[in-house]
Amino acid sequence: MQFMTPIRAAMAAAVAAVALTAPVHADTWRGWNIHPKGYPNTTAIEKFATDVDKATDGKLSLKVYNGGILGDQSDAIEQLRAGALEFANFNLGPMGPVVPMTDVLSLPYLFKSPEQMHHVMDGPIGKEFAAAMEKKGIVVLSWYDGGSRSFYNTKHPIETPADMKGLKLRVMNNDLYVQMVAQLGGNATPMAYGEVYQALKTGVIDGAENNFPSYDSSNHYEVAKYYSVDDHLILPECLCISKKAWDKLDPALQDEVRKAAIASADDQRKLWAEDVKKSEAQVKASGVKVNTVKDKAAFQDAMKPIYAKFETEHPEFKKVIEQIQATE
Ligand code: GTR
Repeated sequence: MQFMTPIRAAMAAAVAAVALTAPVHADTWRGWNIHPKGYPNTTAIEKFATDVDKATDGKLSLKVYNGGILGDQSDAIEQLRAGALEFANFNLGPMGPVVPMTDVLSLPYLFKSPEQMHHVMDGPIGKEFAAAMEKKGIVVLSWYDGGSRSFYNTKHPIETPADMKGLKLRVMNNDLYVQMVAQLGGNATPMAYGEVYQALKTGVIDGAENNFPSYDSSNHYEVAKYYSVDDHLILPECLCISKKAWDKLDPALQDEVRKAAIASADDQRKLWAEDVKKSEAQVKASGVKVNTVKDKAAFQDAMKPIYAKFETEHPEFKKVIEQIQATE
């Protein structure tokens, strides 16, 4: 028997150990998710991961990284496009800087209700958005619910745009939201989701905006005790795959992954509907003052210059805006 040097012996042992512990799966996918355990999107994307694993007999093994530990959404979008991440649940809000057409969805008060948003996104218009995203390396497999977003702050209830005056508010990374807050008289700061709690606590910002489930799960309600329902944004979310990973799959595997993603969106929407009620009740029980803006038209009117500017800068998107507005 040939004598092995200690280094060669150590290398051989390491190779053997890797062989023993190496997954039987042909491919391992990493998934980005910003939400914590128990959040509707988390439960739904984790189910997607286990379903794909099962349906492909382990040819694909998916692992979800929760709580944004792989970075904030803007970073994750770039990682997914580069193929460093294979799947994710993204909010379409911060997608605008990468896929300009998706900025249409960030126009305040575009959709009339979350139901209308689903109707639009599940139909031919949704396919147009998916095609624009695919050109940028992001394959949309299904659309999740994101409810509707409203303002909350540490100072006072917002009843009219005048109550927004001077408030420092965190927005997601998209210039349209900076314009939206400015039109209402506030000052917007784009900031990563994970930094908002501390910024509220230390008074760096006075408030932010989100749906009830995120306001609750992020614990922002502990610090910002006034939630004012004005429903200024209804944003779809997607379950997306990196085009780099998608193109490596044969059609049969693509089919399994797509089926699991559609089932995952069904799960998410059901869980979401329950969680919207639960989280609203929860924050109210903890002492949050929730008020509903009576004159929503005043907020909507303040958004008109944003539409005018957007349509001047992007005449190519005027038609889709009108089509969305005309859909029931
Ligand atoms: C949540 C959304 C997240 C993230 C977050 C935020 O409602 O689900 O993807 O966009 O809002 O405000 O950054």
